[in-house]
Amino acid sequence: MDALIAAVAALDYASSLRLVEEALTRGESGVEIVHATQAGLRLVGERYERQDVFLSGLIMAGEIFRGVMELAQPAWEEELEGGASGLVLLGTAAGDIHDVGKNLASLTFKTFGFAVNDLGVDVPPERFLETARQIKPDIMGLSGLVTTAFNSMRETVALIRAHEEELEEMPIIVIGGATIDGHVARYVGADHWTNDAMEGVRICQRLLESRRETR
Ligand code: B12
Repeated sequence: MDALIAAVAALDYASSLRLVEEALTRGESGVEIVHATQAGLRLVGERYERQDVFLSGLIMAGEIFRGVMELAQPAWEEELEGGASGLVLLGTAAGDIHDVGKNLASLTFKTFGFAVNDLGVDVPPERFLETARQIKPDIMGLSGLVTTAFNSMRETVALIRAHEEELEEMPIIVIGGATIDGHVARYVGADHWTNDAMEGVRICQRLLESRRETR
């Protein structure tokens, strides 16, 4: 896994995929492979901050992640269990086009038995509200990695909360993304935050179960 992290951080597409193939052949965990790839991507992000790689490096990092998922997805899905169901309205907030994490979150929710309505990237607050009115989701999941998206996430959450009476029940609002932390969650007004899709799904399962029990 250390070699995989280093290969991803070095943006070495061929070695990254070869290491993933070898790990899968040895029967290693799909979940661990995805985590290691994510760790490599964080290092690419740091290289970008140091201007050691440029935008093309970030693009390559995204492509490596896609390639790894193509190989590791079957093993990864097999390790996750199905469970509680619910409806998730998901999207990357306005001003942000990162979708690798959102797509993985979508896949994780689906693997755990949730239905997902994915609005894509750069989604304006009004579009979230309009869709929430139509489908009445249990969970609203906002993804965002660039700082500018934190403002649009905040606007989206405020808009949804201001229209609560039209939504039968207020959806649980969860935000996610590599750059999200507790400060951002408080600023945005989200109920929960996560940097890990699986943890996000577990939080949602727990909250939905306790909501159903109190009904
Ligand atoms: C790949 C990448 C890109 C690719 C994205 C490709 C794509 N289709 O998504 C491209 C090249 C397009 C890109 C563009 C830019 N990027 Co970029 N990018 C990255 C990089 C290297 C990896 C992101 C990634 O895919 N990670 C892998 C995924 C799987 O991880 P994740 O997003 O965290 O998702 C996981 C969890 O967080 C969670 N999750 C995510 N969303 C959600 C939602 C819910 C509801 C739940 C439950 C869970 C969840 O689930 C996932 C699995 O566990 C990051 C570095 C980093 N630290 O992550 C920079 C980074 C995010 N980018 C950055 C920047 C600056 C940019 C640009 C502005 C660069 C530019 N000058 O144009 C543009 C943004 C344009 C815009 N308006 O959006 C900065 C952001 C800094 C900041 N705080 O604002 C970072 C942090 C790099 C850095 N350190 O400087 N980028």
